[in-house]
Amino acid sequence: MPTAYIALGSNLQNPIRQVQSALLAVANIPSTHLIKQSSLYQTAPIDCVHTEQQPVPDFINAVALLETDLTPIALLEALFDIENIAGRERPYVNAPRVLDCDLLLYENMSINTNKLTLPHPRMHHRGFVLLPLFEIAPHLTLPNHGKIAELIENNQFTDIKKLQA
Ligand code: PH2
Ligand code: MG
Ligand code: MG
Repeated sequence: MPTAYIALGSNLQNPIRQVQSALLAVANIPSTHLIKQSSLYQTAPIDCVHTEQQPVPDFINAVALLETDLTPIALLEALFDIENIAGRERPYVNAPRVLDCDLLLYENMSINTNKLTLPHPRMHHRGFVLLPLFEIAPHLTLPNHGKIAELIENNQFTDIKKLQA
């Protein structure tokens, strides 16, 4: 079965619970198995604009390894369904969200379409993705971007805290 890595993130409405229930929902996607999940991480917001006086809340992030018989687009749509059921709204770019489910990698595919870019276009410089991914796949090599261990070594990622299981 093809393998895929996904990332989960939440910074609204009990983010820990949101990510935990998203993992349960992912495990129930048809023709798909949840093989591995990372710990939960508390991470400082990256590229999020403060609109009002209020600071952007920290995120809870995690990643998971799946096996799936779904195509990349069908898997992406299943992830969007899970976001929508959680009550995802998109008032502006990178707005606080109850749940974000991103498809990071699908096999070694490198594609760039309107609907989907693989690998995820920003994953290689995001600590909130790379550190949980390194936990479950320390030997991973990203198409176009090289070894995960080297990506982590060559960046200083701060404000990322692994939570106790
Ligand atoms: N997601 C973003 C933008 N910034 N920052 C953190 N810490 N965690 C996220 O999941 C995240 C982010 C866009 O999806
Ligand atoms: Mg995202
Ligand atoms: Mg997303």
